[in-house]
Amino acid sequence: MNEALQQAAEKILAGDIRAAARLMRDIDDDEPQAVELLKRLYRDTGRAWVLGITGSPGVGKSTLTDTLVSAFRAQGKSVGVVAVDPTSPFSGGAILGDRIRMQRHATDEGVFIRSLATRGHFGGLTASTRGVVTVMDAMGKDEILVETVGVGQDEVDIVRMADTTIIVVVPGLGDDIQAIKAGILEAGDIFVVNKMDREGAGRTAAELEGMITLREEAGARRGPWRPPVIMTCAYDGRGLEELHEAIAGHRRVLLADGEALLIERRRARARMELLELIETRTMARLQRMLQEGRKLDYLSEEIALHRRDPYSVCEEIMSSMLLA
Ligand SMILES: Nc1nc2c(ncn2[C@@H]2O[C@H](COP(=O)(O)OP(=O)(O)OP(=O)(O)O)[C@@H](O)[C@H]2O)c(=O)[nH]1
Ligand SMILES: [Mg+2]
Repeated sequence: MNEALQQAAEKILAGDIRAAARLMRDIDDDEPQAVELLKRLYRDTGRAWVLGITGSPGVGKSTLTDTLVSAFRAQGKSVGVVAVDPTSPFSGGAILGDRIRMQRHATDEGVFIRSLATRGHFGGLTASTRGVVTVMDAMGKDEILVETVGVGQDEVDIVRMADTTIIVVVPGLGDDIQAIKAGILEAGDIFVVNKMDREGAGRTAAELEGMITLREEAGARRGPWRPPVIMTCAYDGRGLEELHEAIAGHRRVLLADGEALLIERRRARARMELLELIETRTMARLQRMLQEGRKLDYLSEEIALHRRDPYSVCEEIMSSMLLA
């Protein structure tokens, strides 16, 4: 590793904000040296606790994140916040909004806030989010909050990188409940019904409870943790104490028995990450190979004209790729 990289790594590990910010920008811009630096940092990470906060646009994720930041700061912990926004129509506004709402933490040296909206080539939003989380971890942040708008597969993947996943809904959004059913119920460690000052919060909470019970009865649970459903009002603070306690409780469960459940969870995450990396890299290499000399066009034509069959062509490509 060259000296500049080594120096950058040391700075980041010492908590240097400018060096960390530069690496995060490089991750965003898909600069090759970002990976080199992440390689070096990786073995010095894994200490931070990653909290994922997800939910539909506007349910109050940033507002809740903000209260969690305050609570962690009050305990003397350093905090990193990653606001991920994969939905381009919202990005500018929502990110600006995040900044404004978190402004009271902006001058606090113990808090590092970063927004991510690219669908860059780093391996997708999930990969760049992981990269940014690694940087914050390397900086020595104790708690890393990852806020993401929960609508598609990207978010489900991002949610899966957390040690504790909080899913936020608001009263009366039947669609939300449907979305949860469809994809992320199994990913939730804590469910929050925010905006309990609105009508129907109790009913929404009951619906969620019902879904969790159904899952429990189907034997889906793997550990001693049953995801609680907590009603909150970010305005008057109702339920926030309970939410903080739930987070601490979930952490205790994962850390019990020599961190058994935490290790299991992180192992599953590592497996997914590795497979994704291999997939991304393989596809990238394959595409480069096939674009060369319009090979793909040529082969497709051969297949279309039935001069060649797709099976042997595929096998040929695979073996030449492995040899390359
Ligand atoms: N009535 C009510 N409004 C709330 C509550 N919590 C947040 N809000 C408001 O809901 C709006 C959206 O809050 P955000 O925290 O920005 O929500 P978000 O989920 O981060 O939004 P995006 O990042 O844009 O998806 C803001 O106007 C908040 O002030 C609450 O408990 N009750
Ligand atoms: Mg937000």
